[in-house]
Amino acid sequence: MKMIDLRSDTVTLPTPAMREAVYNAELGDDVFGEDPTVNRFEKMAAERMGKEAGLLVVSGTMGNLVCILTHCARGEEVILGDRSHTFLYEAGGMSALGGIHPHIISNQPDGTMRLEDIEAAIRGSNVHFPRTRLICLENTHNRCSGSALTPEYIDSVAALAESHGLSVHLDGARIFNAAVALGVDVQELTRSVDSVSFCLSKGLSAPVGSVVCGSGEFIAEARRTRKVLGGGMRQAGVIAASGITALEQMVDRLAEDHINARRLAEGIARIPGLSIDPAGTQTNIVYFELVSDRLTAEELVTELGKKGIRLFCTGPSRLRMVTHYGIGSEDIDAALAVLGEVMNTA
Ligand code: TLP
Repeated sequence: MKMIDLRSDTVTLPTPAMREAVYNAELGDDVFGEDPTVNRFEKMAAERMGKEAGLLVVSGTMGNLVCILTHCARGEEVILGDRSHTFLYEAGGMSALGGIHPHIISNQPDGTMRLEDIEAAIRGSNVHFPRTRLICLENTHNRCSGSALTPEYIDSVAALAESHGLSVHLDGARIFNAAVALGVDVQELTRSVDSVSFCLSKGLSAPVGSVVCGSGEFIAEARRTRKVLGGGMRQAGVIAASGITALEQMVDRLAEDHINARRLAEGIARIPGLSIDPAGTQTNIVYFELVSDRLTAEELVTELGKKGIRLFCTGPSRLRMVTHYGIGSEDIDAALAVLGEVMNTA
């Protein structure tokens, strides 16, 4: 039985071109700054993001953590959304390792936080308060249906931050999905933030790795933070080589994943017992609700698994499917057929 794995774009396998690039990569010790492939990749990533420098890290979680620890000192505060990946799913790293205080405000369904809510959360100068240091944004916003934050919104948050002497970090795990969906150059989404991290091992299909980009000074300090976390890697060109291929070959094709996701959302909307507004699916992440009381979301996941369809249950009645390089339009049709059958017979 062929498995159609819609759990995440993290399940993507490296392309033949990536395997070839890894095989041929010129290597050295990157902790000594001597891996030519890492150096080439970090420069390339920084140029793509419109920043001075880049730093290869192990994962998206490490990218966000390195940035937050570099921006903030112990006892300082970060403003971030209540549905952000950093708040929900990064094991409380900023508090556990940095003594940094998360200040949570509501994410709107489109992944934004209201400017007035951000402004109200910024602390005044008072001995009782932690010091606000940083605002974090997420683009695309995973838990908010993979929605894309616009350049204008990001600029408005950055202007607010600047007027209060704060920095902005962008969790751009899927920043290229946002750029492709909005039809803008990725630099329009990064031009006003102080740091951005993006992932190689999601829609871009590389096996491992994320990158942090920012000013030369920021990245020099972030390099030190990465070392503290044990993230200094030696012949890391084996990772960077697939990252170069990812940036060169895998960005434009993300549009296909978005078309497949919309097709999936439209199909789900036609299945009785499931609820979704297909217009809410802007990129490659499809969230939908189970509105039937004949089975639970967990049971639905189990039943679909038996028939070769894998997905995530993200709440008592909420489910998520993600399209990616390993999924074609025929897989979408097959998944919808099975979903319809399971819902009909449950
Ligand atoms: N998200 C993963 C896992 O949480 C399950 C997924 O499948 O969506 N930022 C955002 C917005 C993310 O979605 C993720 C991963 C990360 C950061 C963390 O990246 P990794 O997994 O590389 O640490």
